[in-house]
Amino acid sequence: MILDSVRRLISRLLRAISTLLRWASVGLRGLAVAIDYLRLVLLDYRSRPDDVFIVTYPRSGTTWMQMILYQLTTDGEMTIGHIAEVCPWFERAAVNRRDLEKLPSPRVFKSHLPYWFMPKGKGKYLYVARNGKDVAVSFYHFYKSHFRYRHGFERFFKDFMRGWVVYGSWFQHVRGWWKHRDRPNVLFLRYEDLIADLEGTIRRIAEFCGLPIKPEAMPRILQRCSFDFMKQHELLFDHAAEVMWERGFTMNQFLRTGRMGDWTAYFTPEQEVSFDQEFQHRLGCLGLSWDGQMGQSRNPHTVSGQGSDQSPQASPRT
Ligand code: PPS
Repeated sequence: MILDSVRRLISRLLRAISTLLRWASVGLRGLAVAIDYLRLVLLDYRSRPDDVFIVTYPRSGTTWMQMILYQLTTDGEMTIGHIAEVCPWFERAAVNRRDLEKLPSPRVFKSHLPYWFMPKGKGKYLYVARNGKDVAVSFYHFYKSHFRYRHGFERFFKDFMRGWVVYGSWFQHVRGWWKHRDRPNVLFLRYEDLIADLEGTIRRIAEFCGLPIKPEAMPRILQRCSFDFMKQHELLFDHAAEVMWERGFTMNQFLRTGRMGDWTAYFTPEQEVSFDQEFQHRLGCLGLSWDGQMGQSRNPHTVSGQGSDQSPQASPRT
């Protein structure tokens, strides 16, 4: 208990230092990132035996795996705000202040950490590799859509080959995990395996993680993990939407109900009276109404709703 409090205290202190460093100078950002990472791995993250890490180099099928694990560990309802709600990005917890201890078991994390940076806990690691050429193209498009990348593929490809992109060299990343593929707590998969045999690969994943699949659940899992279904619910997976969700914005509320009269469920009688009075005061003279037929403008030369302040009947209140 005391040890836990001390741990939390040191963690907060380090967080404050890293925030200060970020503010102080862009040059100190690297140091801040290192402190945040160490804080997460050494102090905040407490490994559990049933933890599952989905690990990939970016653009290799992470989101697909998140959806598979979500379907395997729940009834797969699509009522979540974002997939990060149920399957957080592990290393992002260092900056978004998410308390990983509050997540119920089995916890499923996504991560892009190379093998040597990954905390070696009691849990399991599902590594997914994808053909590097497809990764390069997918990453290029991601850079364009999410990082406002202005250069062409030629320039991106050079940087990709040198490892001058987020998360460094694809070659080193894949190599690092491939070398440890035979460990009992590592399952090395390929994106191409998921494409070729989704059901078979899902069964392998379920068996490795010790998650039984009810026979009647498989059609639902396959349907929800299909590209078409996920594309239809794209906002639940998009990284930009994840950042919005972290900041408390609710997605999929832009086109809400498309009905009229929804206000009756929200307005109190007092609010209704207050609105009606203000309406009468400001617009009542125009004959504009939401019941029955729209009234005629008193001035045939003005469009209904315009020039009200000039009309003799308009309220002097401004
Ligand atoms: S990220 O940004 O690192 O989390 O991206 P990641 O999820 O790893 O990879 C994105 C690519 O995976 C493709 N994807 C799928 N392919 C087939 N079926 C399903 N269900 C599916 N879900 C995601 C996604 O389209 C990205 O690949 P590209 O080539 O860009 O389309």
